[in-house]
Amino acid sequence: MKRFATAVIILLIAVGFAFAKDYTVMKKAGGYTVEVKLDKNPPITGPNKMEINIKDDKGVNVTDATVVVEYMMPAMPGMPAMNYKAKTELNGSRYLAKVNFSMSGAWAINIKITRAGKTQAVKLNVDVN
Ligand SMILES: [Cu+2]
Repeated sequence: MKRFATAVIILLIAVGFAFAKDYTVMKKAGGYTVEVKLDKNPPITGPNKMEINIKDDKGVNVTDATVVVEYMMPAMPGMPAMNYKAKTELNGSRYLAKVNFSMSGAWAINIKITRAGKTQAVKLNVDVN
């Protein structure tokens, strides 16, 4: 019976991890409402999957934009500033990108949304483990 109880507890812990909440941020940019998700919370050093959903001022999904993710870490002792860029690919109503953080610490993310010749930017900061 004790062994069964232990097994149940381990199972519950495993389920808890499986349903750990994604990293999600909602931001407004121009007339857009932008939801940004990372598959790891907190984000990790190495590859993280990003999902971006963009809605216009009427709440309609925007699927005709060019979306680029820039991410950077400012210079620190012994390390020059690092700047990266990731393209996104539209999948249904979400733009998908792979963001590869090369070290832990504070990163700035700048998501550029270009549509009909106009660019809006969404900025966020993440603390990478
Ligand atoms: Cu650094």
